[in-house]
Amino acid sequence: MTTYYPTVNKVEFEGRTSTNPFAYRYYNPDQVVLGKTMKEHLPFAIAYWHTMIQDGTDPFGGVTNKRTWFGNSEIETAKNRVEAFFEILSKLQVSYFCFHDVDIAPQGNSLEEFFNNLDVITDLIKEKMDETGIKCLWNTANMFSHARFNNGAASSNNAEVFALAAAQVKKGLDIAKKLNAENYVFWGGREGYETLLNTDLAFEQDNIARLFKMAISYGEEIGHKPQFLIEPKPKEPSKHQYDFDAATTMAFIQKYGLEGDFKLNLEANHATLAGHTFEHELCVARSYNALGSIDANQGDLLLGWDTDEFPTNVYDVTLAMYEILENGGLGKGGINFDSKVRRSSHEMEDLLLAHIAGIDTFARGLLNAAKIKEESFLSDIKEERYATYKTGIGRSILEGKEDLKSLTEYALEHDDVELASSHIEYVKSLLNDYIYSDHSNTIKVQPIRK
Ligand code: XUL
Ligand code: CO
Repeated sequence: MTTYYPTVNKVEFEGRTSTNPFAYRYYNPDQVVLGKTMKEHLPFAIAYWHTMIQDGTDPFGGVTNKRTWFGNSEIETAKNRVEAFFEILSKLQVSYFCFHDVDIAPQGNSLEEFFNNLDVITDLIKEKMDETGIKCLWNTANMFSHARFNNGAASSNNAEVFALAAAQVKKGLDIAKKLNAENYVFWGGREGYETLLNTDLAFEQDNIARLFKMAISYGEEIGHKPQFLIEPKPKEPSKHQYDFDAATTMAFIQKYGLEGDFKLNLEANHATLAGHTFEHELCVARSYNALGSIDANQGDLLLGWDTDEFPTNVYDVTLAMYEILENGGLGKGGINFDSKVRRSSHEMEDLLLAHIAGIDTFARGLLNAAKIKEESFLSDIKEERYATYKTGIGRSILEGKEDLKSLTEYALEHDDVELASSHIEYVKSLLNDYIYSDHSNTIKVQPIRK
């Protein structure tokens, strides 16, 4: 059997003092944290499109990545990629993967040829899954790269394009069934618009919902209904993307009554593009019981676009992991590295090193978030902050016993409110200890005024 990484063994946990670049310093799959193993807390997945397809091209220059899986034909390369992908997954001890239809198989000269190629490659993927026990977290259809999707897919002004998109979704669901994928993702791609001068916004959104409802029915028909996930993103490639952020997407889900079948797949870099933190998006989803899965990466706040960097910012990842712990985990979802190596990290080994960095950052983030949770650090702060709702007038408001008249009477008697300080700078300095210290001591909020 060909190996694409003959000199690298399985990446194992060696602890924080390890100097081996191909070892985990924080990710110890069997370590128990808050009653679950790290492996259970962190269902990592690798994204086919970045790891196997991305070649380093940017608008100013061509291919930089050195890859050893190119064969004599497109289909041979596609087959080699499957071998290499499963070697990467196995060596990194990653149990899940995600892909777009166009990532895995050549599109050929017709839809029929494309579908046939997909059958060949998914047979191979299934073999590798059976051999390794690695699972498909989600698949999706790429309905944005082909020229026909210039004006969107389900939201296209052209009904022929809607039909082509529907065919790809049907095939995607057949593949989800074949590979037993627990989730199916819809990222909006070009479901958005350039200008209202020629766009019927309400009609386009009705059509997106029509396609989603067809997907639900087809899943029922074939006896494989994955958890459907919408992945919000505010812009890029469209100027106005319909699924702007978690809140906008929840409004869409509720407007069309899709709550029972749809949750959100939230991506860190999409959150920051929308002007939010990642933890904000996770918290909004949580408040609707709709946190489905995450795309792990990070953006660059100095740049205005989707840079899809591997997540290495422990601060942000800690706060994201805290939201995930508060959610009781990700259920059927996982942590998909929708991340790509930088153009200058062009060697085969960089694919492993980048994932190791991301995985260790999440493991460290999990340990930090677990310590925050164990010591009730943030929950105590919130408990205290809303304390006025526990007794007296606050409690009476919550119990529905008050109205505008009774509250006016109360307010006229009590117009001398004294607000408690948030001491937020003190809180942030303690948070630094959770994030950057070795956790050897208890980090407790102390009363400021004795
Ligand atoms: C694009 C993006 C996609 C989705 C899947 O920004 O994140 O790769 O995750 O289509
Ligand atoms: Co994504």
